[in-house]
Amino acid sequence: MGSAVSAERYLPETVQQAVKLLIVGAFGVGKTTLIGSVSEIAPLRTEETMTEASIGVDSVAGLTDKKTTTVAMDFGRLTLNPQLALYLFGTPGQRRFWDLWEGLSEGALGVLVIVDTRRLEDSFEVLEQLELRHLPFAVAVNQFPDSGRYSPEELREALDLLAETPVVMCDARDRASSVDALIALAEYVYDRAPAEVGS
Ligand SMILES: Nc1nc2c(ncn2[C@@H]2O[C@H](COP(=O)(O)OP(=O)(O)O)[C@@H](O)[C@H]2O)c(=O)[nH]1
Ligand SMILES: [Mg+2]
Repeated sequence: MGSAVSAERYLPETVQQAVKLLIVGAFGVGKTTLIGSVSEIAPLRTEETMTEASIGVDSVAGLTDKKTTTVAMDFGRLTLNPQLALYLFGTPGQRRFWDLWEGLSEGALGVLVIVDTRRLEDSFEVLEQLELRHLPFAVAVNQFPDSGRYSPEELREALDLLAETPVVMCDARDRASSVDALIALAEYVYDRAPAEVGS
Protein backbone atom coordinates (compact mmCIF):
# COMPACT_ATOMS: atom_id res chain seq x y z
CA MET A 1 0.00 0.00 0.00
CA GLY A 2 1.47 3.30 -1.08
CA SER A 3 0.11 6.78 -1.34
CA ALA A 4 -0.25 6.51 -5.12
CA VAL A 5 -3.54 5.44 -6.58
CA SER A 6 -2.83 2.42 -8.78
CA ALA A 7 -3.37 2.98 -12.48
CA GLU A 8 -6.03 0.30 -12.93
CA ARG A 9 -8.16 2.01 -10.32
CA TYR A 10 -8.39 5.19 -12.37
CA LEU A 11 -11.73 6.12 -13.76
CA PRO A 12 -11.97 6.24 -17.55
CA GLU A 13 -9.93 9.04 -19.10
CA THR A 14 -13.02 10.26 -20.89
CA VAL A 15 -14.25 11.61 -17.58
CA GLN A 16 -13.27 15.25 -17.38
CA GLN A 17 -15.00 16.94 -14.56
CA ALA A 18 -15.19 17.89 -10.95
CA VAL A 19 -17.43 15.63 -8.98
CA LYS A 20 -19.11 16.43 -5.72
CA LEU A 21 -19.51 13.64 -3.21
CA LEU A 22 -21.01 13.67 0.25
CA ILE A 23 -19.48 11.76 3.12
CA VAL A 24 -22.08 11.00 5.75
CA GLY A 25 -22.40 8.75 8.75
CA ALA A 26 -23.28 8.63 12.39
CA PHE A 27 -21.30 10.45 15.04
CA GLY A 28 -17.71 9.21 15.39
CA VAL A 29 -17.64 6.83 12.42
CA GLY A 30 -14.58 8.50 10.86
CA LYS A 31 -15.85 11.12 8.40
CA THR A 32 -13.36 13.82 9.42
CA THR A 33 -10.58 11.22 9.52
CA LEU A 34 -11.33 9.94 6.00
CA ILE A 35 -11.50 13.39 4.43
CA GLY A 36 -8.30 14.36 6.26
CA SER A 37 -6.45 11.28 5.01
CA VAL A 38 -7.35 11.75 1.32
CA SER A 39 -7.52 15.51 0.90
CA GLU A 40 -4.65 17.17 -0.98
CA ILE A 41 -5.71 20.55 0.32
CA ALA A 42 -5.70 21.26 4.03
CA PRO A 43 -9.14 19.99 4.91
CA LEU A 44 -11.54 22.63 6.08
CA ARG A 45 -12.99 21.49 9.36
CA THR A 46 -15.68 23.00 11.41
CA GLU A 47 -15.40 21.30 14.74
CA GLU A 48 -15.81 22.40 18.28
CA THR A 49 -14.77 20.80 21.50
CA MET A 50 -17.51 18.58 22.73
CA THR A 51 -19.04 20.06 25.81
CA GLU A 52 -21.10 18.53 28.57
CA ALA A 53 -24.10 19.94 26.75
CA SER A 54 -23.65 17.65 23.75
CA ILE A 55 -23.19 14.56 25.90
CA GLY A 56 -26.49 12.81 25.78
CA VAL A 57 -27.20 14.34 22.39
CA ASP A 58 -24.32 12.58 20.68
CA SER A 59 -23.72 9.23 22.28
CA VAL A 60 -20.10 8.85 23.35
CA ALA A 61 -20.52 5.38 24.81
CA GLY A 62 -17.43 3.36 23.87
CA LEU A 63 -15.79 6.30 22.10
CA THR A 64 -13.26 7.27 24.71
CA ASP A 65 -10.90 9.02 22.23
CA LYS A 66 -13.64 11.18 20.83
CA LYS A 67 -13.16 14.71 22.16
CA THR A 68 -14.62 16.78 19.36
CA THR A 69 -17.82 16.61 17.40
CA THR A 70 -18.37 18.06 13.97
CA VAL A 71 -20.94 20.78 14.19
CA ALA A 72 -21.31 21.54 10.51
CA MET A 73 -19.11 19.97 7.85
CA ASP A 74 -15.72 18.96 6.50
CA PHE A 75 -14.45 19.81 3.06
CA GLY A 76 -11.60 18.31 1.07
CA ARG A 77 -10.41 17.73 -2.49
CA LEU A 78 -8.86 14.70 -4.14
CA THR A 79 -7.63 14.74 -7.74
CA LEU A 80 -7.94 11.13 -8.86
CA ASN A 81 -6.31 11.83 -12.20
CA PRO A 82 -5.73 14.96 -14.27
CA GLN A 83 -9.27 14.70 -15.60
CA LEU A 84 -11.14 14.15 -12.40
CA ALA A 85 -11.28 15.98 -9.12
CA LEU A 86 -13.47 14.85 -6.27
CA TYR A 87 -14.86 17.49 -3.94
CA LEU A 88 -15.73 15.93 -0.64
CA PHE A 89 -18.31 17.34 1.73
CA GLY A 90 -18.51 15.60 5.08
CA THR A 91 -21.70 16.09 6.97
CA PRO A 92 -23.02 14.63 10.20
CA GLY A 93 -25.62 11.90 10.14
CA GLN A 94 -27.72 13.05 13.08
CA ARG A 95 -31.28 14.02 12.44
CA ARG A 96 -30.72 17.68 13.31
CA PHE A 97 -28.38 18.00 10.29
CA TRP A 98 -30.75 16.60 7.70
CA ASP A 99 -31.72 20.08 6.49
CA LEU A 100 -28.04 20.70 5.85
CA TRP A 101 -27.93 17.61 3.60
CA GLU A 102 -30.72 19.08 1.55
CA GLY A 103 -28.51 21.95 0.46
CA LEU A 104 -25.27 20.00 0.32
CA SER A 105 -26.72 17.18 -1.76
CA GLU A 106 -27.59 19.60 -4.57
CA GLY A 107 -25.33 18.65 -7.47
CA ALA A 108 -23.79 15.75 -5.57
CA LEU A 109 -23.25 12.63 -7.64
CA GLY A 110 -23.26 10.23 -4.75
CA VAL A 111 -22.81 9.62 -1.06
CA LEU A 112 -20.28 7.56 0.85
CA VAL A 113 -21.89 6.30 4.04
CA ILE A 114 -19.33 5.43 6.69
CA VAL A 115 -20.45 2.73 9.09
CA ASP A 116 -19.03 1.53 12.41
CA THR A 117 -19.97 -2.11 13.03
CA ARG A 118 -19.74 -1.60 16.79
CA ARG A 119 -22.79 0.67 16.51
CA LEU A 120 -24.51 -0.53 13.39
CA GLU A 121 -27.92 0.62 14.59
CA ASP A 122 -26.67 4.24 14.51
CA SER A 123 -26.49 3.94 10.72
CA PHE A 124 -30.05 2.78 10.10
CA GLU A 125 -31.60 6.26 10.17
CA VAL A 126 -28.94 7.67 7.88
CA LEU A 127 -29.42 4.88 5.33
CA GLU A 128 -33.18 5.29 5.49
CA GLN A 129 -32.88 9.04 4.81
CA LEU A 130 -30.62 8.44 1.80
CA GLU A 131 -33.10 5.96 0.36
CA LEU A 132 -35.99 8.38 0.91
CA ARG A 133 -34.06 11.13 -0.84
CA HIS A 134 -33.02 8.80 -3.68
CA LEU A 135 -29.37 9.61 -3.23
CA PRO A 136 -27.09 6.92 -4.70
CA PHE A 137 -24.71 5.65 -2.03
CA ALA A 138 -21.95 3.17 -1.27
CA VAL A 139 -21.18 1.90 2.23
CA ALA A 140 -17.66 2.08 3.67
CA VAL A 141 -17.19 -0.01 6.79
CA ASN A 142 -14.56 1.70 8.91
CA GLN A 143 -12.61 -0.90 10.85
CA PHE A 144 -11.67 -0.09 14.41
CA PRO A 145 -9.34 -2.36 16.44
CA ASP A 146 -12.22 -3.73 18.49
CA SER A 147 -14.67 -4.00 15.59
CA GLY A 148 -15.97 -7.50 15.06
CA ARG A 149 -14.96 -8.91 11.69
CA TYR A 150 -17.91 -9.34 9.38
CA SER A 151 -18.01 -10.14 5.70
CA PRO A 152 -19.46 -7.55 3.32
CA GLU A 153 -22.30 -10.04 2.71
CA GLU A 154 -23.16 -10.22 6.41
CA LEU A 155 -23.15 -6.43 6.63
CA ARG A 156 -25.24 -6.09 3.50
CA GLU A 157 -27.86 -8.28 5.13
CA ALA A 158 -27.67 -6.55 8.52
CA LEU A 159 -28.06 -3.13 6.88
CA ASP A 160 -30.74 -4.39 4.49
CA LEU A 161 -28.94 -3.04 1.42
CA LEU A 162 -29.83 -3.52 -2.21
CA ALA A 163 -27.70 -6.11 -3.99
CA GLU A 164 -26.22 -3.36 -6.20
CA THR A 165 -25.06 -1.14 -3.31
CA PRO A 166 -21.27 -1.37 -2.98
CA VAL A 167 -19.95 -2.35 0.46
CA VAL A 168 -16.23 -1.79 1.02
CA MET A 169 -14.10 -2.33 4.10
CA CYS A 170 -11.80 0.55 4.91
CA ASP A 171 -9.49 2.15 7.44
CA ALA A 172 -10.31 5.86 7.37
CA ARG A 173 -6.80 6.68 8.63
CA ASP A 174 -5.24 5.03 5.60
CA ARG A 175 -5.12 7.09 2.42
CA ALA A 176 -5.09 4.24 -0.10
CA SER A 177 -7.90 2.44 1.69
CA SER A 178 -10.01 5.60 1.84
CA VAL A 179 -9.31 6.38 -1.84
CA ASP A 180 -10.46 2.87 -2.75
CA ALA A 181 -13.74 3.45 -0.92
CA LEU A 182 -14.29 6.71 -2.84
CA ILE A 183 -13.46 5.00 -6.14
CA ALA A 184 -15.98 2.25 -5.39
CA LEU A 185 -18.60 4.96 -4.96
CA ALA A 186 -17.53 6.85 -8.08
CA GLU A 187 -17.56 3.69 -10.21
CA TYR A 188 -20.99 2.81 -8.89
CA VAL A 189 -22.54 6.18 -9.70
CA TYR A 190 -20.96 6.25 -13.17
CA ASP A 191 -22.04 2.68 -13.93
CA ARG A 192 -25.65 3.21 -12.91
CA ALA A 193 -26.15 6.49 -14.77
CA PRO A 194 -23.74 6.57 -17.72
CA ALA A 195 -26.07 8.74 -19.79
CA GLU A 196 -25.98 11.49 -17.18
CA VAL A 197 -22.22 11.77 -17.10
CA GLY A 198 -21.11 15.08 -18.56
CA SER A 199 -24.63 16.14 -19.36
N1 LIG B 1 -8.66 2.81 15.03
C1 LIG B 1 -9.28 3.63 14.21
N2 LIG B 1 -9.67 4.83 14.67
C2 LIG B 1 -10.30 5.66 13.84
C3 LIG B 1 -10.54 5.32 12.49
N3 LIG B 1 -11.22 6.32 11.90
C4 LIG B 1 -11.40 7.25 12.85
N4 LIG B 1 -10.83 6.89 14.02
C5 LIG B 1 -10.87 7.62 15.28
O1 LIG B 1 -12.23 7.66 15.69
C6 LIG B 1 -12.57 8.93 16.19
C7 LIG B 1 -13.74 9.52 15.41
O2 LIG B 1 -13.33 9.84 14.11
P1 LIG B 1 -13.85 11.17 13.36
O3 LIG B 1 -13.20 11.16 12.02
O4 LIG B 1 -13.68 12.38 14.20
O5 LIG B 1 -15.41 10.84 13.23
P2 LIG B 1 -16.59 11.73 12.63
O6 LIG B 1 -17.44 12.16 13.77
O7 LIG B 1 -17.36 10.80 11.73
O8 LIG B 1 -15.99 12.89 11.87
C8 LIG B 1 -11.31 9.77 16.12
O9 LIG B 1 -10.71 9.75 17.40
C9 LIG B 1 -10.45 9.05 15.10
O10 LIG B 1 -9.07 9.23 15.35
C10 LIG B 1 -10.07 4.04 12.02
O11 LIG B 1 -10.23 3.67 10.87
N5 LIG B 1 -9.46 3.26 12.93
MG1 LIG C 1 -16.17 14.82 12.14
